[in-house]
Amino acid sequence: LMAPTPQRRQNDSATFASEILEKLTYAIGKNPAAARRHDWLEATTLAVRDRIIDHWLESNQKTTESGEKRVCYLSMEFLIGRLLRDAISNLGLTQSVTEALAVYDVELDMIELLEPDAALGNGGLGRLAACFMESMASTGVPAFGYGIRYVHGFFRQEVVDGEQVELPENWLMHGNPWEFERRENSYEIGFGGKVAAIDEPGKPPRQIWRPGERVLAVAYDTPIVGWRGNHVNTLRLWSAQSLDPILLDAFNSGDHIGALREANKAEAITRVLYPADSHQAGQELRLRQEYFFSSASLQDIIRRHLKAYGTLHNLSDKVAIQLNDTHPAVSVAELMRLLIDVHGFAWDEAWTITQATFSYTNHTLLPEALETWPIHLFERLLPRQMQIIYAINAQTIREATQKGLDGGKITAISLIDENNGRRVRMGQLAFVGSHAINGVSALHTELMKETVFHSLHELYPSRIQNKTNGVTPRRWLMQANPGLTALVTDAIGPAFLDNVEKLADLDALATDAAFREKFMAVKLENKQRLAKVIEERLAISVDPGAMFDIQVKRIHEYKRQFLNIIEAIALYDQIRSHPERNWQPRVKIFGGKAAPSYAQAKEIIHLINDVARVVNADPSVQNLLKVVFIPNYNVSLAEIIMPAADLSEQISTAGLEASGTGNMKFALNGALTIGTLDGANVEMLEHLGEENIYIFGLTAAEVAARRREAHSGRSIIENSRLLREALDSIVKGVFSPDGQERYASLVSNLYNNDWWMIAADFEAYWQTQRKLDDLWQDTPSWGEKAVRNTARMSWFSSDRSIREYAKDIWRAGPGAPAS
Ligand code: 26Y
Repeated sequence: LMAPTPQRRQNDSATFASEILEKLTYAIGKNPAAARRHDWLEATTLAVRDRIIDHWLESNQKTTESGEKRVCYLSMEFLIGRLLRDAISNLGLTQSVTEALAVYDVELDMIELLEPDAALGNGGLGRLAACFMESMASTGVPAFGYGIRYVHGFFRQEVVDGEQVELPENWLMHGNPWEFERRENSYEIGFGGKVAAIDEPGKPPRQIWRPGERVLAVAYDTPIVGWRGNHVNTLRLWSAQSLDPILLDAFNSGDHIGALREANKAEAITRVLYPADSHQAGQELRLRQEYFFSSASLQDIIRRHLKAYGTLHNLSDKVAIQLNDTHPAVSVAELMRLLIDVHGFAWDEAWTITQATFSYTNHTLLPEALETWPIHLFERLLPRQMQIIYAINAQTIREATQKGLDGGKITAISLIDENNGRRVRMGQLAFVGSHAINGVSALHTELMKETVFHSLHELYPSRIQNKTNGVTPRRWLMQANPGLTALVTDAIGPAFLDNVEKLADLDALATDAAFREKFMAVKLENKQRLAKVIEERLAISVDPGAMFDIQVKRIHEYKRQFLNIIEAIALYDQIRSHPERNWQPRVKIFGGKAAPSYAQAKEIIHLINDVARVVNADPSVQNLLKVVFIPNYNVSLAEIIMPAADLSEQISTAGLEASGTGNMKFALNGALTIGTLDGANVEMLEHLGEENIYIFGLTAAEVAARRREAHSGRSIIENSRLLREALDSIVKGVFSPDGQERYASLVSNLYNNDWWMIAADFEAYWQTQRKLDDLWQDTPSWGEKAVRNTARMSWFSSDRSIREYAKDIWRAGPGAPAS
């Protein structure tokens, strides 16, 4: 008998129909009569997965044979959402799968909704990692994403009596057909214990770490398919398991619960995603998570490299490791430990390899979000890594002193913060361990140089560079907005599907009335789809003809949902006092989660819901104003919301939003933006032209100046009747008759301090909103600007971001010099 070779799968609908039936029968064990919708989803997923595997094996073989450099993207978060539509669309299978399912009277659109969202992330940073994974596959950059396989992803949000309630999320409940457990790729991860000095005759003295605890990291792989299936990369997520699942002594002596103690402790490491994205809690379990996935990923990278090359001297020629913020920054110390203690390298060469291999992306300047760890905790959990950090610090300070930096600057670059009870600064560690450090928008990168990394930038002036974020046009245009995709294909041809820059051809059609009308007709359909969701979930009926004014993102004081809802209140007052004026109908839509421990953010959610209840029940504003808070904002909801927006709210206090990526998704789908000169809004202004974006408010420099002058909102509020009356109505309990005191502190903060410049920016915001009202009446002008937004956003594709990283930081991917 000859050894068989696997047959590449055919993609016609008849083959699909028979394979879906085969999966249903032999993988799930049901016949069509007994199959529930979920079974059809699983059978379809498995049939599609077979096609992915063909491409996946091919991609891996090609990369291994060519010896191309690989990118390893280390991230605590991957906010990927659903994968079925992504895979089907990128493989060009939409039509055959749809037709195949029709044979069984099953609709793809229905079953794909049953796939759970993989919500292994909080927000922007995690979603960026997911867009980057898709773009690396689409642009042919060989890559591994490395992260954590949380059993419970980001919590599910419900709103009960106007307040956020957090519920556990359980995405693995029905199993996960996308992942492959790789038991053979398991690594031991140590914690605690002691470091011993070993002095053998004839050999240089060395340190050896003897951990007090060990857990096992087991790999789970998910294939990530690029556009047209040309390349498939791997997302490798680590799950923690006990090396000793049952303590036999305890078990045999009858202590059956106690026997599982170790297993529970080990498995706790990967049980849940921390739901705070702006305030470091400093929990030991979080540091365990960070080290666990860093060490597992590095051990995996080293094992693969040694298998291919037999040496680690050339590691940085073959691997680029990107640190997604400081969450994996302990990797710098861990790679040094592995090189020196395990693989026998001398310090200097280990350091050269480490720096050449790592690069680091910073996503925030907010002091409360910068990670630092108490020395005593670090030392107890990771004693050898702590020694290495001290040594890196001594070396860095020596270098700074030689270059003549003064005491204040030395304090600023030190890896140890001596002011708050001695802590390890993870930003400084990531910076010195990397050859390139990047910010995520032009403004943010400049601010990094001026603030958090001022002194390190002086010491290493060529290391910081900018890489403005982007979003994948496959998910955020083609899949989320099939109506617009069809219209654009019809108007300018399909070339933009492969080269999104071609969207620029639409610009010429912005003044074509017939095209504009079709464009706005697609927008209306998308708004009807969202209106249906709002009706079904909240029993609020909204008019799809009204302006959909949307702010969806994490709830945070700096993002200023509070400013938006105050404007809604002022508008509500004005419509009632001046009903004769020419008000334009609006639906103000909000969505987003607050960190469970973030009290002010939760109050803002409560206020939005309180205002919504009152406004939506008031017949005097019925057709002019509605306020909606959509619970449980997530990737799948974003796919419905982005295409349905007329107006996108990007109103953060200038200088505080590193980039934003929702801003890009909205504008790509033809929403106009009202926003501050913050993050990537600044670059959107450059690409869109100032007629096509509505910018207001203080600049980052002005905000910084006011904060230095101890600005307060009192005189501004006293001089603005609109703002004062809106705030008075909040305090008087107009929206909270059952809780008069509820918002007293939220409002008094504006009078006494106004740290987020809400009072300071209110008037400019209000005026800009009224300009947008005027524009809304002028349908052709609004349509023209909407078309120009779609036409001019292509630069914000994550393909462009990835090509810049590949060229300037990783030296990997198509076109990279062979090494
Ligand atoms: C340390 C812990 C508290 C922490 C956990 C998560 C700190 C930060 C985060 C997440 C930060 C984040 O999502 N940042 C966002 O990154 C986006 C992608 O670069 C930016 O577009 C966005 O402006 C930024 O807030």
